[in-house]
Formats: sequence, C-alpha cells, structure tokens
Amino acid sequence: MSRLLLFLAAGALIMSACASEAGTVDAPRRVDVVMTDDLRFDPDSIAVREGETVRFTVSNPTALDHEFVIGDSDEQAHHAEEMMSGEGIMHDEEGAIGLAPGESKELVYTFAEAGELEIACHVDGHYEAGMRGAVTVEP
Ligand SMILES: [Cu+2]
Repeated sequence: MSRLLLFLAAGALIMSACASEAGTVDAPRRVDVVMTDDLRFDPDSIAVREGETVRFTVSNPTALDHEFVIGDSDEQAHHAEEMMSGEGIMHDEEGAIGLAPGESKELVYTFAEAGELEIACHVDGHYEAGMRGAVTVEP
C-alpha cells in the first residue's frame, strides 16, 4: 500500500472513531442514569463534548419522586426556588424531567457551550442530601 493510501486509511479510522464518540442531533449518544435509594445519581459524573447531543435514559427504581434537571448553578438555584414555591414540582420542561416511583423517561439534551453543568434533583432536600452530579462539557 502506498503512503498516501495508508494516510487516508488512518484518517478515515480516526474520523469514524470521533463520530462514534460524540452524539449528534440525528444520532444522540445514549447515557443511562439510575436514581438510587441513597439519593444519588449513578453515574454522578458525566463528560460530554461541546455541541454534543445526549439521550439520557433515566430510571427511578426507588419509592420516591425524583427529578433529573440539567443546568448551570444559576439554573439549578432558579429551579430550586420554583420547587420551594410549589410551582415547579415534577413537571417536564427543557432540560428537566420528573419521575414517579418505578418510572423511566428519556431526556434529549444538546450541550451547546463548554463549561461545568450539574444534574440535580430538587425534591424535598434531595439536592442538599447529595442528589446531584457533575456534567463536564469539554470544548
Ligand atoms: Cu430526588
């Protein structure tokens, strides 16, 4: 094989490896998240690429209501206020879903900007108890 062909073959391999890593709007990467009895998300740390679209498949096998809210610290604080005022309880919106006991739901989310985000549950003191995780959006 000529050098040029080797070079092209290596390039194609690298490109296909990248394509299978980062999810797109048309082909989101699937990430499974489980809510646990000790008020945790499993996994509680997720790395994504800037611009990547992820299909979170979230399941709640516990006996409690939980939320899965994606956002930066301002958005998390805003959502926590809504929950305390009784407005935001367990309704689905962009970047947020509520799950009753035994429920599983999907949330498709595109991480537009690099930075640090959180996943969190703001049901009655769950966030304070540690029901939160880190999403690192790599540039
Ligand atoms: Cu919770």
